[in-house]
Amino acid sequence: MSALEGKITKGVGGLYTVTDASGSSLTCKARGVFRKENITPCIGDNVLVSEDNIIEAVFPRKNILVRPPVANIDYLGIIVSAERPVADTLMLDKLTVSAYCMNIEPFVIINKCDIASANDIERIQKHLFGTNIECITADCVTESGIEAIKSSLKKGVTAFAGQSGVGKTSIISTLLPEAELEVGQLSKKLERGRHTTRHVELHNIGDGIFIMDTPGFSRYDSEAADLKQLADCFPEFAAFNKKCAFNSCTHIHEPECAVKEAVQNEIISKTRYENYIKIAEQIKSRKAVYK
Ligand SMILES: Nc1nc2c(ncn2[C@@H]2O[C@H](COP(=O)(O)OP(=O)(O)O)[C@@H](O)[C@H]2O)c(=O)[nH]1
Ligand SMILES: [Mg+2]
Ligand SMILES: [Zn+2]
Repeated sequence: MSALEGKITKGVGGLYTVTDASGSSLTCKARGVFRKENITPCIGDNVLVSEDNIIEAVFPRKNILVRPPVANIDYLGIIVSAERPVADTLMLDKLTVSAYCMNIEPFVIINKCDIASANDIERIQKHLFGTNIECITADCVTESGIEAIKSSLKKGVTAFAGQSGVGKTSIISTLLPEAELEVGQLSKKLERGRHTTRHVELHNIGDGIFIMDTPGFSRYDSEAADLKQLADCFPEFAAFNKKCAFNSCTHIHEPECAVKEAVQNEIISKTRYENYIKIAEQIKSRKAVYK
């Protein structure tokens, strides 16, 4: 077998599974020298594998989560449930901020629509009004919306995140090919004892599409460093912020703020803006602590 390029989809005890563009997998070891260079290959890495199944090179990373290490996430599917638990839009917006900070494109799945009222669903849709964040309604009981999720998945790695109990494992199971269903069920069981090992794996569902349950973002990965970066993580502000009276406008307390005006005119979602203020407060108080 000749040298090939692929993506690390699994790593257990120094053995890596590398999956190539055609979907076939190899078990590989890493070249010994990596340790000296301080490179540890991780899940999601795009790598070059030699003829004798040795990982020879790790290609530059687009992004990396720290713990557990996962590289090169392209899309973040933020799952909220319309009911049980009621959607936490602040958490949703924090996840979109984390995603944008890491150059990841977020989208939202409103799950459990089978038990939610139209009002509950609308509240979340209204929250996202004015953004270009795709929002899919779904449920795992009738499987409505599952096809829509499938067809919205793009080439690359999609990680799914959301608070516990929203249906992440349920949705991921519906997306896995049959051969992997067992893995899904197994990892569901493993999850109960998860405080010991955090098992991460990329599932190849064909056409170059990989999905994973997220380990979750930590603040070390992905918090906005300052208010400027935070505002950039609300892309819907971009159409207005150049019209603010002050160049350095933070859109919080300044007069003649075009962003605040757009909120008043209901062009920018008021609840998203309110969450922007809340996250900004947190960034400011964090600065005060670490100064
Ligand atoms: N009614 C309803 N229940 C769901 C749906 N999706 C998941 N559940 C249930 O919600 C609970 C949590 O689901 P799970 O997939 O484990 O959530 P996770 O913690 O986000 O991985 C389980 O009891 C699921 O059976 C749904 O669309 N509708
Ligand atoms: Mg789960
Ligand atoms: Zn402003």
